[in-house]
Amino acid sequence: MSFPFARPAGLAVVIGTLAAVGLTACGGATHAATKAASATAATATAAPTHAHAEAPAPAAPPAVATSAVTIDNFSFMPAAIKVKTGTTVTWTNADEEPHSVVSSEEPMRSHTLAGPNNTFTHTFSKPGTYHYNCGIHPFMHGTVEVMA
Ligand SMILES: [Cu+2]
Repeated sequence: MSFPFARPAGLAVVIGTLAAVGLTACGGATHAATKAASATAATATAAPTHAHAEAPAPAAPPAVATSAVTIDNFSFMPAAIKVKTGTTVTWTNADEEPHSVVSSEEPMRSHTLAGPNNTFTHTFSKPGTYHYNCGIHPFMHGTVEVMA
């Protein structure tokens, strides 16, 4: 079986288009997930099943209305919080292990929280849903939903 000359070039174009679509879909999914999370905060009941199908993100626990997060047993407790715009959130490390709080979605990077220097505060001035993690243990995740 031999293809005409134009065939391989055509295939390359198709693959290139697919790659571009893939990238677009990826960005779109992230956006949709963020929007869905905001919508969830507003309605508090609707499960964003659509967003889950597009973005294989872990199921988000319901956000707790508090400005205090305790780091305990290698997790942020509560892992998801919601606050009003302008709220200062305080993280306190209750573990023996050092932890930190970093986010690429909000300019937030704590010092290493350890011993007597075990708290970090950050004021959220814009509405949105901000994911963060521990800079030392990237598997430790949390979110802050900032409501208008
Ligand atoms: Cu940690």
